[in-house]
This record gives sequence, structure tokens and C-alpha cells, in this order.
Amino acid sequence: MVKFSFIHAADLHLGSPFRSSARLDTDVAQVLRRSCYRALDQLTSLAISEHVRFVLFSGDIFDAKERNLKAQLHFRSCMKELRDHGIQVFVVHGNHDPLDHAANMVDLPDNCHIFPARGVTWQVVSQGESPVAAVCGISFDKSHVEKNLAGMIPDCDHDCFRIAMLHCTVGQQSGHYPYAPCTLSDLTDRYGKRRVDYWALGHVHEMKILCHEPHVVYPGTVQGRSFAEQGKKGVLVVKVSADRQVDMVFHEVDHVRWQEIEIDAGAFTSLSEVMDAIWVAIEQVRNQVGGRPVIVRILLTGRSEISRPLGRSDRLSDMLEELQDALVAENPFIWIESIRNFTRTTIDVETRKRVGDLVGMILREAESMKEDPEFISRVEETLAPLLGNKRFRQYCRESFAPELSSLLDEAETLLLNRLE
Ligand SMILES: [Mn+2]
Repeated sequence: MVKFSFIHAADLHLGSPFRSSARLDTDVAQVLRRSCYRALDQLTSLAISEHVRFVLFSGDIFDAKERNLKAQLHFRSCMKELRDHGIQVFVVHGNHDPLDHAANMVDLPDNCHIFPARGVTWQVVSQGESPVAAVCGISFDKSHVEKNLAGMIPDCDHDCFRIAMLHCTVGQQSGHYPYAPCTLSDLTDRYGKRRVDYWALGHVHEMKILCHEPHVVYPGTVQGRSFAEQGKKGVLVVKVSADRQVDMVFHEVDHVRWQEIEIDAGAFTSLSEVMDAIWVAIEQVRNQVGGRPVIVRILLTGRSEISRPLGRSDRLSDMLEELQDALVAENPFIWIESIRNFTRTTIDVETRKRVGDLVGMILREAESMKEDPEFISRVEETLAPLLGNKRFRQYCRESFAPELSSLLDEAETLLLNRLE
């Protein structure tokens, strides 16, 4: 077999509107709106400089079913660039961009192969006479695909490296709606007779290698779009040797980074110490992001004497404004989105709880709420209609329980600081 390499990417979400809950400056918002496109540009350059044979896009190339024209035009121009360098492209569509020919406003160049939703066949990539790899995949024909697509990949008769592309949910993947569910053993054993060497998956926005031999891989999204998608985002460059050994290297292609920083304020006794610590943390982030713009959220935690002075919202907003003013002119930018105070009082809650006054009563009440699963499920029930709302979910994770307990901690600290 001939050695070769390819890029595995997924979840580009081109045309994302970036209606983020994050508080952004207008210039920052502008850069963000372009970030998914810039990430695709990076990916294209990487494919060319790495001399890969082909690129895989495992679904959700476009953010919206109606796929805006700009997103399609930009994708097309990058695919043409790949074609000019002799690089083939394989695509499956996902829940965000299901196959719907009415949504296709532009034609892709002939180096692109889009797998249909049914009746798929293996596509062979050859070098001269010899087959190098065979690729197969299944697209979503509608947003809500509830069936297991893994079993629909046909048997492969070609004796070469076999890659199957799916937009799917392997096992439990928190934060992701379980479209096209399957189990890991479906991919490794049950359909093992089809002998797929590499399952090129999409849907989960975080890089995950679920198995080696066969390889079961989510590359994650190419560009974070909120603090829920913080940290490095990119693609995998996969090198396959002549004896089918696989070497995967993650390459960052994101244009803007999202980063939460937690600072333990436990030892601090003044607000200036907090500011100094924030500056140190910002320097660290600056060194980690490889010259990218970055959006930062600062979380102050720990039991601290400064919990009380920090409890005043005007103090946090003054600190934030000071940071933003100092950083605004930097290029690439560092945008401090917010400073969030999760510090707790140094008051000995255990002792204070036993006192028979109002504060003691509040502490006892807060404790019983936190430990009462019935209380949490009552709150969840009450909020159930809201949890179905997409915009509300931007503000809280899929399960309310951890969020609720941190809200209770926050309320408890706030009350203690006010009452003591
Ligand atoms: Mn996606």
C-alpha cells in the first residue's frame, strides 16, 4: 500500500450568527462573525502545506438549514483552491445542514463528493493504478435523524484503508442532542465485519479519540463559538503508513479563542491583589493562544475576605472597565468579557448555622435545599418549559442541577455578606 495523509474536520458551522450571551464590543463581534471562515481558510492552507490526498468534512459544514449564500460561496472558493492542488474532498451533511437541494445555491467543484442519505457506495482514492483508500459516508436527509446510521454503511470489497464518515452520537455525549445514536461497540465490533479502519465522525464539538484500531474519532469543531466551546479547536492531520499504521496530529485552526480563567482569591485581602492576579493570568493566556485574539471570562473563587467587597456589582464592573480600557487597543485583541464572583465568605458556616437567629435559619434552609433532590426536581419541573427554549439554554447547561447548586451557594454568600 502507498502511504498517504488526509485531514479530518467537522462542525465548521459556517454562517454562525454569533448571537452569544457573551457581552462583546462591536469590533470583537465583527471578528467573531468572520472567525468560522478564517478557520476554514487555515484548514485549506494546512491541507495544501501538508500535501494531504483528501479532506473529510463530517457534517455541520453550514450552521443553518437555509445555508446563507456567503457561507456557500466561501466554502466553494476554498474547495476550488483544494482542487487546484489536486486535493479531493468528501462531505456528509449533519443535523445543522441536512441534504436539501433547495438550500443549495452554488455548485461545488468536481473534486468534491457529497454522500447521499441512502444508497451510498464506497469511493476509491487511487494513486496511479493502486487504490490508496476507500471512503464512504451517510448524510442526514433531515435535521432529526433518530436511527442508527452505522449499520447502513455497506460492506467494502476494496482492499485498502477504509474510512467511514458519519455525523452521529456515540454513547452518551453530554451537551449534544443524541442524533443518529450508536454505541462504540457498534463501530468497533458489530459492524467490524465491514472492517472500517477509521470512523471519521462529526457532531461532538470537542476533540475525542474514542478508540484506536479501528480509530473512532471526533475532531471537534474548528472554531469555538461561546465559552461552552473554549480552548483549542482544530482538525486532525492523519498519516497512514504503507503498513496501515495511523498517526494523528491535532492542528489548531481556530481564529479566535475562548478561555475561562479561574482565580482562587482565597489568600487575597485587597482588591488590588485581585487585579494583580488577573493581570498575571492574562499574561499566561496571551502566551498560550499563539497570537490569536482571545475572549476571556474571569471566575473568582475560593473562601476569601474580599468576598464581601467583591459582592458589590459596581466594583466588578469598575475592574472590568479598567481591564478592557487597558487592553482595547491590543492587536490581536484580548477581550475580557466579564469577571464573575464565585468567592464565598470566610465566616465559619458550620458554626454559624447552629445559631438560632435569622442567619442561622437561612444557612440551614440553604443546606437542606442543596441536599434535597426533590427540591431540585421541583425547580426543574417548574423550569421545564423554559429549558426547552434555545435562548434560555445559552445561559444554563443541559442539566440544571449543578447550575442550581452554584446559584444556591451564590445566594447564600450574598445573604451572609449582607446580614453579617
Ligand atoms: Mn455541530
